[in-house]
Amino acid sequence: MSTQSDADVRSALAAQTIELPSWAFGNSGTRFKVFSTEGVPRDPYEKIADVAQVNNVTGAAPRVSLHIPWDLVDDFDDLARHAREHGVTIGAINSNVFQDEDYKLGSLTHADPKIRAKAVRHHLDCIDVMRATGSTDLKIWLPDGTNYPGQDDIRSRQDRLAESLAEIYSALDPHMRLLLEYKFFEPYFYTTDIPDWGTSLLHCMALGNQATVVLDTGHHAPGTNIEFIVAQLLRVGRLGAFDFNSRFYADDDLMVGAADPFQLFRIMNEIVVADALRPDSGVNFMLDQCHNIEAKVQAQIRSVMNVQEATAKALLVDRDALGEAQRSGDVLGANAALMDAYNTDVRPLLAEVRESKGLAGDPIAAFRASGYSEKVADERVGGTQASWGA
Ligand code: PSV
Ligand code: MN
Repeated sequence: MSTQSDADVRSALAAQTIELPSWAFGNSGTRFKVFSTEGVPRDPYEKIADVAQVNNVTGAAPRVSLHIPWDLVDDFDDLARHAREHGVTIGAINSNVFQDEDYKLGSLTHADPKIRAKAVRHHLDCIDVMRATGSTDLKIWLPDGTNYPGQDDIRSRQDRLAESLAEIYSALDPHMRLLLEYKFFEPYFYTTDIPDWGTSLLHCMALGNQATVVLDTGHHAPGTNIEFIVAQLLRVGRLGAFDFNSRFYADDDLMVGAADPFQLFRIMNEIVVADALRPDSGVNFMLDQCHNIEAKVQAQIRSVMNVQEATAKALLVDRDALGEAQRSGDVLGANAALMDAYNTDVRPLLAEVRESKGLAGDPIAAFRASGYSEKVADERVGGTQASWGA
């Protein structure tokens, strides 16, 4: 690809969208303590109102992912209408097979066909939610795995998983996608049934073209070259989505770009190289984060800005100079082309892009000035605050 013009860079940035997770607006924590925060939403309607705040100030967050059953409501048509009224739409529907006693030894992989059927049924219910809300993406992350060698047969579990996934896949409407997430460990520690992108990809390829891989940046061993995985999945057209977040140690779910902004830049560089930033590229840029101690709406705004900054830097890479250096074996010149872009302060450029859309240049300042946090802290009194897992 060749170096992008200033106008192309600006229009690519203006068109980029990032999907927000409903659960990022509720309280969350660790197994030690879940802290509460004033003004936290008490139901999916209030979560969507908060999502809309992020979209209002960034102009870049027009979709929200839901988690079922955390976001169960009586009337999903009505929830979708509420979202539209707030200027957002319903994005991926996340299934949940990690909080039910029946799934102690597995869900889609369980040895007992009745438990497998129950887990498949849950996914069919999620597809019904998709039909009611206009969602096109069914996102599956499985907790399934084992803790001890010999506990279950590794290969049989893969066979059962393939069968269960095929049942779910056959229920999708033609415009729907199945997004299959992987994670190398947790909640089980000896085997995980979908531990890596290769396993996810194999299942997706067996299912068909509507199945693609989800890459959660927090789900890799330390030192994993994530941008290599991104390049590889893009090559075969199977990168369906990101779950963006940051990790220092395990699945920390911190704000994307907080722990390692350079890694995020390297990931976005592969996206730009593959021309996968286009809104119709099939890659859904989602956040999967939990905010334990920080203010939740502001943390989502910051996360959107972090993705935008990494994207802007990737768009600014002088592709002509980089290509020339690569072709001529100029190792240091090639590296410098990337580093020059990474070291550019893109905040003024992004402020201009926002202003060109009629927004404030600084979304965090705009949100703080709006008084929304104080307003909801006053209004949202009583009831039960939403929380991770409820
Ligand atoms: C699992 O760790 C995961 O990344 C999956 O995407 C879940 O649905 C999500 O976290 C819940 O926060
Ligand atoms: Mn995830």
